Amino acid sequence: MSGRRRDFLKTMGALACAALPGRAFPDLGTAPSAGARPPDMCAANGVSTSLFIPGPQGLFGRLAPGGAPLAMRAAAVDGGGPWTLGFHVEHRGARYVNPTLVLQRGEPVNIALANALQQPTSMHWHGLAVATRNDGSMIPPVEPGKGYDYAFDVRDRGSLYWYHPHPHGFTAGQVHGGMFGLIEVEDDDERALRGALDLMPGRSEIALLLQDRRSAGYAANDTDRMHGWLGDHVLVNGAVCPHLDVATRIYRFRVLNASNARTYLLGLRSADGKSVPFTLIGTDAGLLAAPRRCEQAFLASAERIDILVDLSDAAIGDSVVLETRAFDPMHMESSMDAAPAAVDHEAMGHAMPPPAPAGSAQPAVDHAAMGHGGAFPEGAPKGLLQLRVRERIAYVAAVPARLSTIAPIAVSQAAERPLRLGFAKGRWRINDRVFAMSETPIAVQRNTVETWLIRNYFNSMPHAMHLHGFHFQVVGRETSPAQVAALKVDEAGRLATDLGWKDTVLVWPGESVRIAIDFTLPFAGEQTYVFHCHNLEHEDGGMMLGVKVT
Ligand SMILES: [Cu+2]
Repeated sequence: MSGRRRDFLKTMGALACAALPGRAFPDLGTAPSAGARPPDMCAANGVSTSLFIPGPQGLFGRLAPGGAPLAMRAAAVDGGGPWTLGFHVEHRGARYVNPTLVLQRGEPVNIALANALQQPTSMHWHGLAVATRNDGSMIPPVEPGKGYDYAFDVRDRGSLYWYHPHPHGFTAGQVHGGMFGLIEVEDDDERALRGALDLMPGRSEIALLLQDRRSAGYAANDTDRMHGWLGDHVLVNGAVCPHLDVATRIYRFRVLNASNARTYLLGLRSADGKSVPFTLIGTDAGLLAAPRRCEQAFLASAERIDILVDLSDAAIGDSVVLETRAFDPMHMESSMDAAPAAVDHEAMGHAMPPPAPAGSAQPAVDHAAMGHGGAFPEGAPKGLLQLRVRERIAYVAAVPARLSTIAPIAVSQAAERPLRLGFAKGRWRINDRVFAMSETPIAVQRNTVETWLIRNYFNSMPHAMHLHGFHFQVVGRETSPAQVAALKVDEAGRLATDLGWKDTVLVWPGESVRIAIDFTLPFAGEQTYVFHCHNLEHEDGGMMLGVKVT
């Protein structure tokens, strides 16, 4: 191992998330620092859009049905920002596109979907534990001109979930076209947190929806099907690097990666180039037991993180940028150790490499030639959202030391199921198989616990593996690549983002990730679900297996 690599690992190690000390947040970095002020990544050209925050109607408008039935029409969208497709809803005189569904745990949901597209579609309630008939995956899709009634109770923990279509072979294009929305499930833990920090949705608690796109629209070719669809720009709530004017207080950001394929390495940076820590409070399926202080975290397709950013010590005029940082995307490479030329470790080894000016990301690798993203390669740094401190307010609040209770799944009696992710004969596969609607190669007994050992080949890509129907816990990670191992927080090799309940987990090349699943089911009769890669091009290409619970 070269000296450069050791330095790199040492620096990265310092970036792993830590348990919260008594004083959660350092000063914001308002002290003068050596070196030039780096360019403002979000407004290099002096122009910046303000962050779109959904209102009580319209695009992503907040809708609390309170058990009332809703009619959702999948159709073309006019004036949907960058998107051309969406789910239209009218409710109590208000019109919505892709409404943010605000649901209480225990609440019944009744949604009649009408398909006004030219393609089959379906609705998948990503992260919600529903019966097969409501899951949108292992039942025939809704054909053009037809409809389907979804009816279920919300049984899940409070968290940010989302909905999107799941018709096999059509999912990627429909999601990229704009067919997705957020689901906020509220429960007692949620209410306690909001009370403790005086959080108000839409003001101090804001959902951020990341999606990378290409200006020319969606048309996946063979390279895209291999690597996943990577856009040439990233939208945050529909705009490129918008700004949000903020006050001196704690903000909560609930971040969804709605990108077809792109992984982000999220962090915050002050205007003078310093990393600003955030507090990780939740993952896919709800709050962590305790908050963790983090410098950065990976977020793969379909994953969510729930974070707090403390601006209470900031000065008027300060700004902080939410960014994605440089990392090795590891597409069809053996491993970081075996491919020393693939990444400029020296540049990455700096605690905070200077941000690239907007529109001038400089890839350390010729990613375009390698097929994973031309104008904006995966793993290239980019500013995503600028927070501009504009108002000083009196705000005193402490992040609760306990956020929730997470009982570990008991795995001592669990059977282990090996699952291998790989590429053969032109297709991404799980256990050498590709998806067939009529097949359920994974058969489990209800009311049992299994561990799944998900092993990714060295010569592979990261795969964001999603299980329908059940949340799971990450038990451990082995043989993680260096840039992942550097973020581990325990002896099992887990990352801070592995500590909560999950529905999607990123498995890097050469890595083995063990997850625990309790197949206790509240639904009578045999149920079938799917386990698949949430890189949507991989999913549509068949990197998915049926799961039968008998
Ligand atoms: Cu994949």
